[in-house]
Amino acid sequence: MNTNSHISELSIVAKALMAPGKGILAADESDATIQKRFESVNLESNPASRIAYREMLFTAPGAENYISGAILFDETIRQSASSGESFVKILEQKGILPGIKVDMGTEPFGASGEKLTRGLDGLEERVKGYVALGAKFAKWRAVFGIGGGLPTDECVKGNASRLARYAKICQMAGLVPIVEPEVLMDGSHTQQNCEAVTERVLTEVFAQLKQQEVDLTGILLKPNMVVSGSECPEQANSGEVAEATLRVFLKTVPPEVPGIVFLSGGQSPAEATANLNEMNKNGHLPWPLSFSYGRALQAPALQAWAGKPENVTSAQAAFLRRAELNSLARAGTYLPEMENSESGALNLTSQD
Ligand code: 5MM
Repeated sequence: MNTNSHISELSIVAKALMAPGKGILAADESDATIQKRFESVNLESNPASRIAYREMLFTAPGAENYISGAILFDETIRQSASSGESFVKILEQKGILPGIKVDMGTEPFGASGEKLTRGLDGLEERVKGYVALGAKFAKWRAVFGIGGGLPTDECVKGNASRLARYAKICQMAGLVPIVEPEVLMDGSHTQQNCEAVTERVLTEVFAQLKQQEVDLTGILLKPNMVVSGSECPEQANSGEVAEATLRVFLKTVPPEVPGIVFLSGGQSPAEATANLNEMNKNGHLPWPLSFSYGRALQAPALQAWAGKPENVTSAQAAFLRRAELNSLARAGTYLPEMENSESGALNLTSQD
């Protein structure tokens, strides 16, 4: 395939991931992370329990009405459901695009506890393998902590440079790269601190993407929202989060980027939905704003499931409900009252 056909294919996939009313399910928890999540419901993490959990999510009836793509972990993209069908096939049959996390976690950087994301070694070969397995897009996450003078310029530059290199490698192989620079919520910093750091990080990320000649029409950005640190005594409300987040993005994110898909980062499911809704109520923006949540889509479903086959239906209902509410938030038509009803859309209809 030549470069031009790759470029138009990338932009078709990026647009499909940003389809109106839909967002991305981040289900790419590494072994350590899924183990932590399962511990919260007293469940052992092993290949069988991980298959059962992901099968519950991916086969939820009608998920494709709200979910355009699912990000998988290396193990998951090679696994099959109890029916014998591969997860990739199950997703494809529903019209959900399979994606893959290609970073290999983090390595320490400097003496202050900062981290650089690793995984560039052999990435070209790995990416070819994922394309052969059916992946249409990829994800690489860099993390930046705030506090005590962090993040350093060196860490911001190092992570931004690796994000850009990853993005270029993916595009050359025909995968849409999701570029995920996450400014962490952990700590007592103020929302203003988060705004300043997010602006620094995004400015450097787009400088590196430009320098390394990444086609911005064939990426998606997966950023944090501009929120207060989780330990900050003063917590910004949804209106303040939306205002500060959009202020930063309008300064730093070029209009040709086909979409922004937020991470939830430790916000509660309802907060993540309300904040996205608030931003989408703001009217015309250069890029569509959607979700690529992990915890904010999955947490209620995991609690409802807890590893028990008899809970699959209620767990799927919990997952679908979050997906539906976030779908409404894409249009700015979510209402907090919907949190207390069975179905956001039905609630709306019954009020009409
Ligand atoms: C689903 O979790 C993803 C994988 O995390 P690890 O590599 O640490 O296991 C994670 O990258 C996730 O996609 C993003 O953090 C967004 O998830 P949240 O839960 O913050 O929306």
